[in-house]
Amino acid sequence: MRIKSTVDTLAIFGGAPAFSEALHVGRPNIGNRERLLERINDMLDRRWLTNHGPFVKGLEGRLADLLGVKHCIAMCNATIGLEIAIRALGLHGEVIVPSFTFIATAHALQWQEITPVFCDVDPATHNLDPTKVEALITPRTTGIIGVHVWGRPCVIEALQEIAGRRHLGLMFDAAHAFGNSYKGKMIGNFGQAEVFSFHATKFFNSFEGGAVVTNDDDLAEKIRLMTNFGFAGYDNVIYVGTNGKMTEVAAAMGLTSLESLDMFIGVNRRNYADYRIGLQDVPGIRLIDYDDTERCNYQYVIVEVDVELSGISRDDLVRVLHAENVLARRYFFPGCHEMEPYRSYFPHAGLLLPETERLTQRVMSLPTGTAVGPAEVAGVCALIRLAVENSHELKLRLRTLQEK
Ligand code: T4K
Repeated sequence: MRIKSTVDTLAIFGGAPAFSEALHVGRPNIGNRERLLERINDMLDRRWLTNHGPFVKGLEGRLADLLGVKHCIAMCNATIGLEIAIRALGLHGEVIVPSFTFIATAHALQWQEITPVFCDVDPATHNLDPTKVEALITPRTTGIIGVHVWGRPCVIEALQEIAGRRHLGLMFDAAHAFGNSYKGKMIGNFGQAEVFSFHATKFFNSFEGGAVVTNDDDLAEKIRLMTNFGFAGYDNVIYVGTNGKMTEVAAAMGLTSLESLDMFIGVNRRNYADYRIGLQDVPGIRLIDYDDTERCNYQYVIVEVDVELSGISRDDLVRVLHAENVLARRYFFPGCHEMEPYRSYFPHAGLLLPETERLTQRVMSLPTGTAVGPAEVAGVCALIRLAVENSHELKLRLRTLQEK
């Protein structure tokens, strides 16, 4: 890695990239390889590869204990988990969701011909703004899906109060929030169900995977059936179900990842703290906060770029970083309402989503996880500082490059 100290050494002026190998957001954490390979060997010896085998059962039990929930149903991914939970809750018509989320949240509804009604977010938390939810409720509304964006919990009581009073379903997309707590209670215990993602890019991964968790016995039973085609025993189908099952090899990875959970969180916390130090006093660059009094996975290092103060826009900063092989990501850009089919269905949705639109222009995600060490974090911070200090020259250079 080359630490750069002058603007003309930056890659967009022709210098070599600061990082010889790409520094990705979302590089997977890999736990103990030997344990994983042992488990895979056991699985092969057993010849039990999927359909609720011993690793899946073991993982479900471990996760339920860790989260303090009654039921954990492992899934092949969180998107299918969302779809199944939405269906099991009987949501239909319209459901209120944020637009500032990964597209899967909206698609899980639209896939079942339920209309996602996009609600604006609170710029302080990036989560659903409960004060804006109620105005979106119509006679067709059947539910609210909150998303704990970056793992920071929604204002849960306020959403619960609205859902209770207006007789709506309430569930959470907790794809980012595995291992986090809200007022001392683990995420997983709120709403009627919560859905986690264990995708490779999540700090805790099972290659692909996820889980729906709930404290409701009947709902859990329904979700379990729906995850396995609706089979209630051999030859007996009692629901329309799908195939949401997690495989044994995914569960083997999940169990192995679980054994390194504290280490993964420790590394994320260290990187986050190093970014905080490295970016302090850089004008217009603000790292989002986490509540240190709660359990937190620190898996996202999210920066808000205020172009008025930094002199460089988020998009230009991302261009500069990409040229240096730092593959920062514009999560979430654009908002779901700006993607198809929603952009065509609701061309004026943005008028009701000013904070979402502002955030999607300012936010970026920086590399972290076990593939990123203190030297890399220091290098990324130095690049951001250099870019902000030389924003004027960079703007001219980027304009010239664009015109070529
Ligand atoms: N709800 C929310 C709020 C979510 O954020 C997500 C997923 C979901 C629901 C749905 O969960 P799943 O159905 O996926 O379980 C990535 C992930 O694919 C997605 O899971 C995640 N959110 C989203 C925030 O990020 P992309 O389209 O950005 O993926 P991609 O292929 O561009 O990869 C991201 C980065 O990770 C790249 O820099 C490369 C790196 N990477 C990726 C993989 C898969 C690696 O270094 N190694 C790998 O194996 O969506």
